[in-house]
Amino acid sequence: MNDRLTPVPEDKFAFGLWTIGHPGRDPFGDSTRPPITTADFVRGLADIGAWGVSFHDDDLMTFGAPESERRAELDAFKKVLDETGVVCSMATTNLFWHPLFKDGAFTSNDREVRRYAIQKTLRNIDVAAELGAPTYVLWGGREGVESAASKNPADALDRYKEAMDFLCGYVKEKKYNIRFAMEPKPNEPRGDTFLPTIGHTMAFINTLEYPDMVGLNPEVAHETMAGLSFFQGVAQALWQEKLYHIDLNDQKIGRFDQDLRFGSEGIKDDFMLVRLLENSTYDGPKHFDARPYRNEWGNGVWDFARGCMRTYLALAAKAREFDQDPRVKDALAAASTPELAVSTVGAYSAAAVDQLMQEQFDVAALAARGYANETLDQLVIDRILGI
Ligand code: GLT
Ligand code: MN
Ligand code: MN
Repeated sequence: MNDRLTPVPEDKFAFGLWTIGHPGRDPFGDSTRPPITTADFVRGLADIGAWGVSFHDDDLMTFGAPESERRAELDAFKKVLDETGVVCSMATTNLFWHPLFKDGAFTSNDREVRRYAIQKTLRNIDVAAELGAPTYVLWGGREGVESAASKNPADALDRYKEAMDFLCGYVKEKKYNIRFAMEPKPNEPRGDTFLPTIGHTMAFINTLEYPDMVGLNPEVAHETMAGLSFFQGVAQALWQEKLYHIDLNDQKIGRFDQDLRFGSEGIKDDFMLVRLLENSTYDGPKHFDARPYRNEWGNGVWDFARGCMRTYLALAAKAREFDQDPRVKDALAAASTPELAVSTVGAYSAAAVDQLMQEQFDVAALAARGYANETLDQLVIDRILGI
């Protein structure tokens, strides 16, 4: 493997302002390291060859500060983006941190909270437009319940849809070049979250007034927490042209949201995911929503960031080698993989029914064949292990 492992901006790697500089606070312990200032963060990204940065309104501009102060913080961000050439690739709203969101944001039982949440989002959509961010993420961290009796789920989904339709209406009216990407998660911080998986969220998007303006921002950790295959979820999102953004990180199954360095845990799943993305039409950011281990310190947090990108590039190179390997081509043929791309019966017609009904199938022979998946899968493992 002699491909390059050092990232360049053309790779479109991006990080959120809340990621590399995460101070290590968790529900059981306080910060373990000082935060990184926005300017140092953006300069650091440029130094390691990253391309983009994303932010929550409250990461960038002090919550509740006077407008003049918020404007100064925004202008300072724009200045460092100009200096470094780092792109603002995505924006999002913090609708989870402040105690007022404890019962939800767009789905809080309190109508005032719901109206405030939409106002907060509209304000930051203006900022996103000013910064040229093409994607606006919505992670409904607090949209859910502990007590299922506390919300009629149909009312909650009505209110969620109402908020999304309103936001889309605003972006259309303002003629902003922005699409929304909804981020599913099954639980945490709520006991149960509305729109818990990729599948639920895609079905919900179909009910919206402007479904083309809304897609997905799936995250490795979140589908894995739900015990689902992230690969299959992303593949279906791509098939439905709904992959608008992606949050890459890693996760052990059945745990709290770990947001681990990309490629640090499920290496086979990560290989398949990178191969899927690299062979797809997706050309959005490869966005890392991960954080350094809580016991990391100093420049170690930048080692974490480099590691995310290095592993992605390594897996992309492995995926190319895999696809070019003649043994893989033979194994795919033995598995009849190309045959799945051949239409089965075509469009419905009476003639096609006649033809199908006359066909004789050798059921015993069909049951007796094998699909040689063991050889194929071992080639995946051999490639990852480099043997
Ligand atoms: C938060 C969450 C992430 C979301 C971010 C966007 S914030 O860190 O855990 O998965 O992508 O709101
Ligand atoms: Mn996460
Ligand atoms: Mn995320």
